[in-house]
Amino acid sequence: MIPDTAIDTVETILVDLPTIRPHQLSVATMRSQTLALVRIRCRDGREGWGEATTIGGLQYGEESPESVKTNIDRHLAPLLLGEDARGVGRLLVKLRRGARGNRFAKCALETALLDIQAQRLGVPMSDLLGGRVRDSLPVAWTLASGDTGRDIAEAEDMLERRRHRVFKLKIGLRAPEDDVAHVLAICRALDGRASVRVDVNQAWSEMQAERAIARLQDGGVELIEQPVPREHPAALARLARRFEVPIMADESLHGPADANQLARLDAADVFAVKIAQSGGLFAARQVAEIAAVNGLGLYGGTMLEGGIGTIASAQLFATFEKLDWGSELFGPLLLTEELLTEPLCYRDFELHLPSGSGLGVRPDPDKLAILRRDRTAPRLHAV
Ligand code: MUC
Ligand code: MG
Repeated sequence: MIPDTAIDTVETILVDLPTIRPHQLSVATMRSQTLALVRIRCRDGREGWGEATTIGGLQYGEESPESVKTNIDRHLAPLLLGEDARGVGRLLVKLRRGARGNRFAKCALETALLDIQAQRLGVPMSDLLGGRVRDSLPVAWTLASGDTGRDIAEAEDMLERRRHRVFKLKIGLRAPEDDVAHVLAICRALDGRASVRVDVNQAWSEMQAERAIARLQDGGVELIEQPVPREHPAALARLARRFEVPIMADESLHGPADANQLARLDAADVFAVKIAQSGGLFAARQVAEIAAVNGLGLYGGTMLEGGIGTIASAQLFATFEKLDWGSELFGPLLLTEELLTEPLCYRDFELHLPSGSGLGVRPDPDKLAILRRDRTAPRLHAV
């Protein structure tokens, strides 16, 4: 007999949403974001949500929204259909053994399974991940309009509205000396009123990084994120050793094995933990634990997800004993459309977690029906 808790459908929904302004990264300028949302529904009607959103398409990483959808529909969903959703551990092993890589797709499925399980147990998802030690998280904002004056005005507005007081500047697209001038101008404008950090998204060579970081450090920048490519961990380690300003690994961290290697090499002072980049919530937890046992700092990263991926990340980050560098879970605020039935609560420089069971948030079905890319997408049913 098939139990009521068996998985009946797995659906991947792509939603294209404009951003509130162009978001300039070293690899691409984003004018819109494609959310890859996953809904798992059981025979008893209970459903869970997950998200596999990434940034900048294939210029950034190996998975695109379209590849996530294809691989879930064709390869991963069939591993779950008809299975009892209560056996989360067993299902995660099945997904791991059934497909290599696909970290974002697997993270979305894991999130949806945990959402269902936590709802069944009547607890927030954070209870399944170790239990909350905090109910809100400090949230940084990324200044990435590509224009120094506009970035300063944006930062002033955020400070005034008490939304953010930590600013991460996206650099690496322009010549390093132009980027340094841009960052130092923003540091001067915000001096003493905000923390300024930079994210180079792997754009510099080690030599370019050496020159630029020396000037950024002198100018008061507090944190340097992923200055060199992920393929060069030894270069990252040399930079971390050379400079006082902390160096943070982001793209270098594709899960626990990378975290282990970076920790052994002393390659970074801080780890940016991201649930999808790590391959899922439990893998991200392992990354955080490797940071903790090695005395490294922790930062709660984002892939600019919408509300589902953002809250899934928050459910995990809320369980970390230390989150020295705060988080950057601002993804939904960069989008022009609200997809959730209740918007996330950003107040007094923090994101406040919902108290409900599971993720504690849901997409609005009416909005989703209008905004989804393929309004007639077929669902994959259990046979
Ligand atoms: C990244 O590289 O950290 C986070 C904020 C943002 O603007 O881009 C992301 C990804
Ligand atoms: Mg980054």
